[in-house]
Amino acid sequence: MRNRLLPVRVLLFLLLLLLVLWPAPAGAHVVAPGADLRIAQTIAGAELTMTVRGVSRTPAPAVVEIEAFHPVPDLRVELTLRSSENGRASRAAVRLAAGRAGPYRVSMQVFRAGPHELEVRTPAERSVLPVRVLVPATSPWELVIHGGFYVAGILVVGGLLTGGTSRRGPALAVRAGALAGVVALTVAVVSPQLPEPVPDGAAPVADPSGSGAGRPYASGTGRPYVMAAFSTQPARPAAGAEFTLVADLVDGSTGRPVDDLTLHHEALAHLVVTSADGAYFRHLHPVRLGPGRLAVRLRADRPGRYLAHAELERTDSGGQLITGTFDVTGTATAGPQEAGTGPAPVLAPARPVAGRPTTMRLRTAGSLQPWLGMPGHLIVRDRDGGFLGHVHATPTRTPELTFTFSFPAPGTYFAWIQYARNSTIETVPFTVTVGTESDT
Ligand SMILES: [Cu+2]
Repeated sequence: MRNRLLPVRVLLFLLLLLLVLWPAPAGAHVVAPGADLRIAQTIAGAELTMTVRGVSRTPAPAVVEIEAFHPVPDLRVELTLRSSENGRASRAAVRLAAGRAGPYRVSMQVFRAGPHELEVRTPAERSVLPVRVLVPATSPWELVIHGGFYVAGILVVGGLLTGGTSRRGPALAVRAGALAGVVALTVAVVSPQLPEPVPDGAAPVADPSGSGAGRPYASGTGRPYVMAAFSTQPARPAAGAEFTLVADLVDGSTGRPVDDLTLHHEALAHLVVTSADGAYFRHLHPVRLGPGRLAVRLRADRPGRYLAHAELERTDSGGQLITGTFDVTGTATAGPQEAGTGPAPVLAPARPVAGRPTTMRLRTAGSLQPWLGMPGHLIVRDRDGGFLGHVHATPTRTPELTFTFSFPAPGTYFAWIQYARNSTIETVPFTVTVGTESDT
C-alpha cells in the first residue's frame, strides 16, 4: 500500500515545489500593459511631470498625478482623457499653487483600452498628447497552467482523501489529477517560448506581407527620418519678450506631418535650446499643438543666434536628433546666465582626449529625485552646434553623479549636468577642452 502511494506523493510534492518556486515570466514588452505612463511637459512656464497610473481592467478609475518643478506658478490645469475610437472622455481639473511642487492628484475614468488623447489645457496653452491605454490580457497558456495545477490539486488531494490508494474511483481521480499536473507543468516549461498575449488596446500591426497576423508588436524596418523646420512666433523675437518656438515635423518620404512619436525618456521630444556662445541653456518638453507640430514658449535675455536640438523617436524606429536655428533681436535685458555657484564636476582624465572615455563626477547635496527616469543628465555641445551629445548618470545610491562620455573630436565643448532635487531642476554648466592623444 505504502509503496503504491509513494510515486503519487513524490509527484504531488514536486508539483507543489514547482508552483512555489516557478519564476514570474520575464516581461520583454515594448509596451507594458497596466504600467504607469509618465509624460514631461513644459507648459505655461511650468515644467510638469504627469503620471497616468496603469489600469488592469476597463472601465476603471485612473489616477493622474502631476508633479511640478520650481518655480511653480499659480496655474489651473484641465485634463481630458478622450478615447480616439469613440470620443468618450473623462475630465478633471487641478489648481497648482505657486511654490507648491505637489504631487497633485486627480481622479479620472478610463472607459476602454486603446488609443486616447490626453489633453492638457492651461489658460494660455494647450497640449494634446497621444497615449495608449493597455490592459493586460491573460494568456491562454497561463489559463492552462493555472487551471491544470488547480484541477491536479483537487483531484489528487480529493482522491487521496477519499481512499485513492484502495478504491478504484478515487484512484482514477488521483491518476487524472497527476496527468493534469503533468500537462500544466509541461506548458509551464515551454510557455516562455510561446507567443505573448496581445494586450487589450494594443496598436494593430501593419504587416505588408499579410502573414504576421496576431503578432503583437511590429518588428520595424523603421520609418523614414523626420524632417524638421523650426520657426518662431513672432518671426523676429525680441530679447526679453516671450515668443513661441515651433517645430514642424514632416515624414521624409511622404511629406506628411509626423504624428507617431513615441514617448522616450518620458517625453515626446526633448528640446535643448542654447545660445551660440553657450551662455543660455534650456532643456524643455514641448507641447503638441496638433499632428506633427510641437511648440514651447521661451524668453531669451540677449540678442543673437540660438540653436535648437530636439531628440525624438518615431514608433518602430530609432531615436533621432533634429536641429535648427533662430535669431533674437533687440538689446540685452540681462547679462549672460549666471554660472552655477555649486561645485564643478571633477574630470578624469583632467584633460580629456578625443575618442577616449572621460569620467565626470559631480558631488550633489544628496536626496536626488529621478527626473525623466534618470538620476542625472549630461548634455554636451560643441562650439558651432554641429554636435550634441546626451548621456545619463550611472545609477548609484550615493549623492555623487557619475557620467562617462567620449568627446568625438578635439576642441572646446559646452556641457551641462542636470538633476532634480527638492523638486528643483539643477543645471550645472561648465566647459571642457578636449585634446588629442599627442597632447598628453
Ligand atoms: Cu528632456
